[in-house]
Parts: sequence; structure tokens; C-alpha cells
Amino acid sequence: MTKSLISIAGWDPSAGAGVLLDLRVFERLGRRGFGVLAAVTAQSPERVGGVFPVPARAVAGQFESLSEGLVVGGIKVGMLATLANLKVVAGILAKHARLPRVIDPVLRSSSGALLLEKKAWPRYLETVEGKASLITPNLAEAAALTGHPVRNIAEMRAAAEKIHRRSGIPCLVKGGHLEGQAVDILFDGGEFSAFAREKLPRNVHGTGCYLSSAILCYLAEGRPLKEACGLGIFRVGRAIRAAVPAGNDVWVFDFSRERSRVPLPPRGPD
Ligand code: PXL
Repeated sequence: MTKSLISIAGWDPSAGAGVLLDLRVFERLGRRGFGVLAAVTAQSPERVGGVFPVPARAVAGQFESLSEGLVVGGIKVGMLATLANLKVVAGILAKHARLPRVIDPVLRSSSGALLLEKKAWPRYLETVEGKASLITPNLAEAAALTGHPVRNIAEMRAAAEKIHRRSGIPCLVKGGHLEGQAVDILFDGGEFSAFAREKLPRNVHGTGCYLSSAILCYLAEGRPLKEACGLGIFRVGRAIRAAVPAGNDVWVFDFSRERSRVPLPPRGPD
């Protein structure tokens, strides 16, 4: 049976990010996707107008009922909104230690709205310690999680190492917002890898959600971490090239335009 992937994340009604986007990515990469909602947002592609957390017991209840009927093949975590949700989700991740689990530590939207309450920020890494296969902060999130600015590749390496040391989780620091280049840095606990990609002058909403979901798909195929990150980064680059403008300098993914021109390597075993 096809392995099912579960996204525990937020609701963006414009489908540019969150659960709606994650499910599209899962299906695009050949997986059945399911969603556990941790927060509702009110937003347009340009601006978050409100954040409405889902109660922690509703998050736990959704996951419990859903997983009763599924062969779960992996879990992705995105926007959680509250410390209570972070704690419940950490418990879920701990119970599924054999599965690939990718955490996108969403703290703020690009427009600045709080997507996780501030009191949870300093507790994030200790709460998820040892409970995932990968954590994928962007530059601002890496800075918030470590307490140090992250503006260049040297600082990205230091942040990845520090986040790994404090969480026990391999860390991919995303450099899409670096000046003049786009390089992502992975620290797996032993070695560093750098993934350079084309930097397009576009601010595409939801790239973090897309990337963490794609990497989870490749991990669920049994690919090693570094290869899964490389493939995920490649896929998101192609999706960014197929993105469309949505007003006010913001672009969004358009799955109908994202055609498979470059053949992918053969799939590994399920
Ligand atoms: O891209 C971060 C993000 C994640 N999840 C949801 C969001 C956003 C950004 O707005 O709305 C639901």
C-alpha cells in the first residue's frame, strides 16, 4: 500500500503555504497526503490578517483518529501557533521514532506576523530534542533559535551546528534570503554539505513548506538524508521557476504550470 504522509501545520486559505500546499506537494511526488490542522490563519498572498490557534487537544485528537486508519509513512511539522501545540506534536513525533519526520520551525510569516507565540521560541529545540530526522530553519529562524545573527555561510554553518547540538536533529539552514546567492547548508551531526541553487529575483510564498514536504517524500522513499535534501532543493527550484505573480511583489506556486521536463532518478523501495 502507498505510504501516507501527514502534515501537521497551519491553514492558509490562499493555499500558498501550510497544509493545503503540503498535500499538493505530497501528491505531486506520488504520496497520499493527510492533514492535521494546528492553526487557522486569515491571509491573502501578501499579508496575514489573523492567527487562530487550534486547541492542543484537537491537534492530538485529529492525529489519533487519523492514524488509526492509515499506514503512516512520515510526518511533516509546520506552523503550530502555540507552545501547547508544540508540546503535543513533540509527543506525537516521539511515538513515531521509526518514521521519517521533518520539522519546519515556522516562527513568523514573511510579512512579520507571529505564527508561533513568542514564549515557545526559546523552548523549541529542547521540546523537539531527538524527535525528528531533520529541522529546516530559514536565516531568521536560525537566528531566533540560536540567539545569533545568521547572515552568511560561515554563520549558517555555526547555526546548523548549534541547532544540531541543542536538538540532536540534523539541521538544514535555508539560505534563500542570502545576499546575491542562494545556498542551503546541511549539518548532519558529522559533516556539512552545501547546496547552491539559482537565485531568482522573486519572493515566492510557501517555499519553506514546499521544501520540507518534498524532502519528507524523498526520505519516505528510503533515500539518505543528504540525497533527499538535494532532491527537495532541486524540486523547489523548479517550482519557483514555474511560480506566478500574485500582486505586491509576492509570487505563488502554480502546480498546473510546473511540468516535469527533467527526468527524476528512479524511485527507491517503498
Ligand atoms: O511560510 C510560513 C507559513 C507556514 N504555514 C502557514 C503560513 C505561513 C506563512 O504565511 O500561513 C499556514
